[in-house]
Amino acid sequence: MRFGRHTLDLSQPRIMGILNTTPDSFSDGGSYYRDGRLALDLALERARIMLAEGADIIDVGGESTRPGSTPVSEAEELDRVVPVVEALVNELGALVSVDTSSPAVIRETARAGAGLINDVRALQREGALEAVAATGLPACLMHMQGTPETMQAHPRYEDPVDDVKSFLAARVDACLAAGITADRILLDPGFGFGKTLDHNLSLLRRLEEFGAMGFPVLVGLSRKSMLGKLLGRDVDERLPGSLALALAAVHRGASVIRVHDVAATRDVLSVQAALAGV
Ligand code: YH5
Repeated sequence: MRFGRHTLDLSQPRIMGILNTTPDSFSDGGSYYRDGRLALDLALERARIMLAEGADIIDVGGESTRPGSTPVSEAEELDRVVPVVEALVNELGALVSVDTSSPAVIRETARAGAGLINDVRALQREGALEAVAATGLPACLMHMQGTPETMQAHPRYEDPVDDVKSFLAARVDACLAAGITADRILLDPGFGFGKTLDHNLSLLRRLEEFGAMGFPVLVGLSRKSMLGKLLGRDVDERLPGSLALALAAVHRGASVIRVHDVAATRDVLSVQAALAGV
């Protein structure tokens, strides 16, 4: 699959390393702030480590979408994300994914050399479809029920797998109508975004049905609260559980695994690849 100037063979699973540029994401892999300002050199150093550990993509986010988080202004998001994308592209030559729902951030980061737009709102914001279409970049369409502020209050589905598939199929149609071609679409069931533990387990159990929709599947399971519920562990004690979920997802056909712990995930995928005979 083409990601701007980069190409990735998705017949083998790929690792997306998480690089948060929000000030409040300390438990989420690190905070790169100094004197209340985002420190580019610290963010760059973290990305350099993830690339050395075997990350194929660096996912840069400037908006916290964790449960209960509040929205950030577009200006603030641009301010945080664009310089980081520029540095990752120009200094590290990295394939950069941008975690955003904002048309302005989509346009400006594409100009800076980003290779993928990763939108937890599946390009539903006004102007987002058109912005991606104009960049020629691929997009990851993720399912979320509700909004980050309220999504974990009362998640409800007729059938979580069927409902999420229907939503994603409708978003694929919207992309195609907007001129985003089928070879530029990835799908993500959105683990933890308006889902109970049972919903998340059903989605993972039946993950192959998402691959059967005909697009590469991306999953984000790393350190998420389903592991807190399942294991009774704090966020910094969820690595073994995260690796088990990553392996389960790859086993069920996932193409891209979004993780905090790149080195450990790379080992799991290497063992899995050896067993698969590739
Ligand atoms: C995702 O699944 N997730 S941000 C709560 C946690 C830990 C981690 C401690 N962006 C996804 O990583 N993009 C996020 O509890 C994403 N898929 C895609 N495509 C949430 C996150 C997290 C939340």
